Amino acid sequence: MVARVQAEFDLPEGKSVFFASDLHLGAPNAASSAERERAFVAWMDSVKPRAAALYLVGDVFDFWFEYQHAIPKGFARIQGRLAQWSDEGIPIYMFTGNHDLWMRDYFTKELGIQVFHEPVRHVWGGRHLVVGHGDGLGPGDNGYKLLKRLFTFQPFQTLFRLLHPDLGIGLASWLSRGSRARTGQGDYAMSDVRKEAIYLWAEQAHAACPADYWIFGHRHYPAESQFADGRGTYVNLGDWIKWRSWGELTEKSLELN
Ligand SMILES: [Mn+2]
Repeated sequence: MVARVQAEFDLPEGKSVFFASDLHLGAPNAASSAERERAFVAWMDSVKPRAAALYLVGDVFDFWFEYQHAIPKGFARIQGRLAQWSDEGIPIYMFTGNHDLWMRDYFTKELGIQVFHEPVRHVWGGRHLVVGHGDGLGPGDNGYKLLKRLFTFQPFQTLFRLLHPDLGIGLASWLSRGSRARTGQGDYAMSDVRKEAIYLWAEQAHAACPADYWIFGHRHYPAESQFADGRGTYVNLGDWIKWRSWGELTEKSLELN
């Protein structure tokens, strides 16, 4: 699944590749989301001079849905910054998460961002990185896997699009909050990263086709753990709700901040 190198880049001296995930913009309310969005764009401004690329590793939005001619209101500041970076030639790679899997071509057409729905393998300065949100990987979570199949089923999306946006976006935002209320507790507690579904999936994929870094979000808990073979490292980026954590790949290593 992630054995093939999809893109290969040089990492210029003094430059870094940045990673962040799980901003969940829009949740839990407008005020808290606006504050988080401002903090994130301030962080983007602070690292921009040394940025070679940015990976947004899923659930940037607590809910996202694109109609033929409409997108959800709000999020102007982050979209503006992303457009600016993109226009200035800093590539941005965006992954859909379980909360914002309904992205179509808006981010690509309007902001010049490449959007991925599955993990990818990219090479930066000779280091192999596998990057993905992490939802639905590994054993278990069968209810969610089934739901994801329904949500990504084209006819379902076409039907949903027939709802007036006031109704569709309202309904889905409400469902999205419910999904967090159900799973939210577990999200903030990770006793042993090596027992996590994403880690187990990555460890197995690493055994089949090694990579230097396996980078995911979704768990809302920053973590780093080297695989038993000592050649690959599992990284979970944490989130911007509690941790405001991010990853930085320099010419030496990948650091979680
Ligand atoms: Mn997620």
